[in-house]
Amino acid sequence: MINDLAAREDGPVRVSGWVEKVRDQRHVQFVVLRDESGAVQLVNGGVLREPDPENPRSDILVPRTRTISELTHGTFVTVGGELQHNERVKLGGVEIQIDEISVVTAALPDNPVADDSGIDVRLDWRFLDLRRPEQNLVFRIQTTFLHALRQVWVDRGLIEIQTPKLMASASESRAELFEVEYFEGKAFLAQSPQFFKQMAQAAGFGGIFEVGPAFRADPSFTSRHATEFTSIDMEISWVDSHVDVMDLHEELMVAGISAVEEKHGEEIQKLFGVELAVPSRPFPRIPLAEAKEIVKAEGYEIPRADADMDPEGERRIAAHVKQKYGYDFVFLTDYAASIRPFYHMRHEGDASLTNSYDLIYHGVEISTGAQREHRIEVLEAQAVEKGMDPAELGFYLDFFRYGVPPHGGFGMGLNRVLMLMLGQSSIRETTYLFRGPNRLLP
Ligand code: AMO
Repeated sequence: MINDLAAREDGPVRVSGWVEKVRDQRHVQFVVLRDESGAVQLVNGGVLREPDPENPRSDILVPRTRTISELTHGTFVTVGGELQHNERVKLGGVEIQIDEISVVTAALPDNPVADDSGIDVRLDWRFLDLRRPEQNLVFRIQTTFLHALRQVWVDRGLIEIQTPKLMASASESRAELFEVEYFEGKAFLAQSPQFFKQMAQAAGFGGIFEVGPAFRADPSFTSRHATEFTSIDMEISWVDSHVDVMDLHEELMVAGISAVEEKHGEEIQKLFGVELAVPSRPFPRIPLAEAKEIVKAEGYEIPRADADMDPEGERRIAAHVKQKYGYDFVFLTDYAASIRPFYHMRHEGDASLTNSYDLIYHGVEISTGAQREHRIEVLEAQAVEKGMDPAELGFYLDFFRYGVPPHGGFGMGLNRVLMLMLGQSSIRETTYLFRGPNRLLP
């Protein structure tokens, strides 16, 4: 790995990588070579050869080679040479004097992705775009973040599951449902593992988690919506209310961000200009109705009183929390039943409110969580009230006819979390292959 070179002693080395830059001067040629770990400078020439007594012209500079002159950006080469430490070399303090260089696979000369290419060109050529160090870093951060979350779950004895993505019914709103042909009939792409993660509670699994795809037929072109995204889901039994879910949720966020900060903090600062802040617990928690009052008092009225926070409202309440408490996170709690799914448990004594929350990070919703209704009569009535067909939901409702513990959980959009953590302007930057209304390729 190129990254390991600085720690090695001077001497012969072999490295492979992509040609990033060639500087072809009269007596010396420089190549910047990159692999997934970093970059190194290769040098050909600029040194005097031992004079050859037979040939008086041999003490000339090592000749330039055409192989190097003709290297195109992105060509993959293998190089043998002498590693030399040299403090004047900015790139890692080492360089390699080339003895031999061979082209493994040449890149076409007209690289379609330039430094100033727009997002659509970059997504068309995503494999080239992903070679950029900051893009590579996004997915190393994702790995670290998910690893830290898994560590918390595994330490607490939660079980990892994979739920089917082909379903017979909707689990969230019918409006955002992809229908697919399924032999003689039809199926739907899972909008969330909601029903199946609750099934695990009925199955006696206790706590479960899943990291997997979720599909939403959402035609919007916003910076935060995709038609396919990675959903981080958790469901735990024996909760007293949504507060237990929030407690574990914030523990996960702290663990994930700490791990990312520890491992990648410096690189994040360098490549994204972001100082990653590890939050302390507990995060501020504000009932939605109160949050609406706060933003109203500060001059912004949520368009409809019975509506969810709109993006501007989220931004404003986040700014308020940041200024007053210094937090990038805020839990908005106790959403009205009218804007929550049928499976959310309602307040004891006030059926207009639910035991639920949204988690806002840097002014954008990253997660929805709740305690679920586990009493079959109440659940069925709530489904009917929401205009759902209990017959279509039969398989789900059955989970609650054979004894199920009180439970709750959350779903969180991984790509949104990364976008906000790294101060990126769009989810397209933090999705391996973005899917939107007009993008199915590559
Ligand atoms: P919800 O529909 O709020 O809740 O989704 C949970 C989280 O998933 C992410 N998300 C999206 N990300 C990108 N593009 C989209 N189109 C998109 N839609 C949602 C968001 C959102 O906060 N079953 C519940 C969760 C639960 O209660 O456990 C659910 O799916 O970050």
